[in-house]
Amino acid sequence: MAEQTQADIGLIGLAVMGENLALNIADHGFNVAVYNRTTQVMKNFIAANPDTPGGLIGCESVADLLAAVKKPRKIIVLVKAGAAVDTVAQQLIGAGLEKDDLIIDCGNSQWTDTIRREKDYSRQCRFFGSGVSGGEVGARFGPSLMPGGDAQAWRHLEPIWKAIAAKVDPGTGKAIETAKPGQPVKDGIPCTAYIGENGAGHYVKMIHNGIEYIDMQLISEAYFLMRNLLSLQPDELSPIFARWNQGDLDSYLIEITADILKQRDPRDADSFLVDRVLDTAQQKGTGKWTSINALDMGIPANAIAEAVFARCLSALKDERIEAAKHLAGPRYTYSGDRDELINAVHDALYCSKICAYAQGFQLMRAAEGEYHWKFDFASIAGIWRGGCIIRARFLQKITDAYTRAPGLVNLLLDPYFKEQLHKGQSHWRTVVALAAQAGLAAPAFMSALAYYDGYRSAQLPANLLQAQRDYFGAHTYERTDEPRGALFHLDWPAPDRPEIAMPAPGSAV
Ligand code: NBP
Repeated sequence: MAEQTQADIGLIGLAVMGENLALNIADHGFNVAVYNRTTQVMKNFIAANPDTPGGLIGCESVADLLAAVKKPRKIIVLVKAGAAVDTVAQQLIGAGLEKDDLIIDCGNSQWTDTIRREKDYSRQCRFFGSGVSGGEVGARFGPSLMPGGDAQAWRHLEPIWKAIAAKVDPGTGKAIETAKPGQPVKDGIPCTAYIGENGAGHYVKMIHNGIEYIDMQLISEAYFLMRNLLSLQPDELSPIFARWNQGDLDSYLIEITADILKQRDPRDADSFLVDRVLDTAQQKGTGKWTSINALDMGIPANAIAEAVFARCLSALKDERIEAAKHLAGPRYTYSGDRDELINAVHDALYCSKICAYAQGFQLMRAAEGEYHWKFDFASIAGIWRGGCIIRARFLQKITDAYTRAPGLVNLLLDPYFKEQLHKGQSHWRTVVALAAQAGLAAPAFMSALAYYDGYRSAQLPANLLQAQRDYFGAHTYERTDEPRGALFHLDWPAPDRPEIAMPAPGSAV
């Protein structure tokens, strides 16, 4: 029994994520006590992994798990997001969890749930929410970890989180390749850091996923435009993405795109698999959460939302097939230079990507005010350099930007990104115009460009819009020749009626 109290950490939920994370932790020499609601799953897992460096202890109840873990106990929860997290938390509390113990919810929980749980359980334990990115391979060999919760409690989790996280090379800022089983990556900068109080870690993970949506959509549009305008086959497109992966677009998603495009259909060696995959994208909801949050906070994350809508439109497959028979587009054949267009699409992709990340970081900036967090943006971009789906060389540039100017209002204003946008915008506009001329849907490229043009415009048509609001709804307007906040109203249409100065909102009048 003495041996049974030696676990460094406990883990509940041995589905794909839990199994892989437990093995990753044990690979780094930590002893892990594991429990699963269905006991046989736990028994199979223990039987399949008899020799891990740290060792695994199988537990048949939550009470056994608590007895097996050293105090203050750290219990990872990797069960289905939603009600199951509360069920497990209550079971742990019922079984004798103590105030100093930590529950670490590593599932894809909504940040507002984590804020609520941290409060609800604060008298019984310290509740942490940790975003985990990288899927099952990341969980097994090095994820990107975004922990949020009590700052004092973080020190108990920190050594394990730093050991198991992905690592980046301090010289290049690039992710160190995932290790083979039993050969964990020990050196390098760990892709984890304390994010902030309560739901901050899950919030930042959600933003990561929102950015992932737009990154994937932009790459897919680049593929679609080159395929259609240049009539290129997938195996001709693959080396283009492979080449881009050697430059400033170097990223996991570009790398796998090059792989996907050269993959033959296992059922027919003369065809490419990508041509056999139905063009309908599914979603689990984190992109939607990001977009809803942007709308709630009034932050223009239009490209991120567009990526969600693009998936929704793709899902209307039957309707689209029918509409294609009825709705005409233009007749257009591209007659320009092949390489010039490929370079233009590259630049359009890079400029759009800059805007997409600018939107993600603007959202986090707004969330700081909304939820009373204080984010270190250089650190967040640093964490995303390895282990997660959006890992990319580009993230080093964002780390550099926020290191230079931690208070940077918008990424677009950083000197490096500004220069890239100035260099690439002519190509970006050409590609968007070509897509429109050819009738090819490129909503992410287009909305990213609309964001860029809107953000850099000192004058927008909202003067007319606000006048319309005052006309039909007496919603008032501000004047260009009066101080901000002074409100006016006119009884339209009334050229001879006087303008009425309105009391400022909240004033005693
Ligand atoms: P699932 O989300 O499929 O959940 C299955 C696990 O939850 C099983 O261990 C199951 O036990 C347990 N469970 C359920 Br369901 N209800 C329970 C309850 N009321 N009490 C106790 N255990 C319960 O597992 P997963 O795919 O490994 O994902 C785990 C979490 O990680 C989720 O939040 C998911 O969204 C997230 N996730 C993240 C990534 C990523 O890349 N970060 C990838 C995939 C998933 P049983 O065996 O008894 O049914």
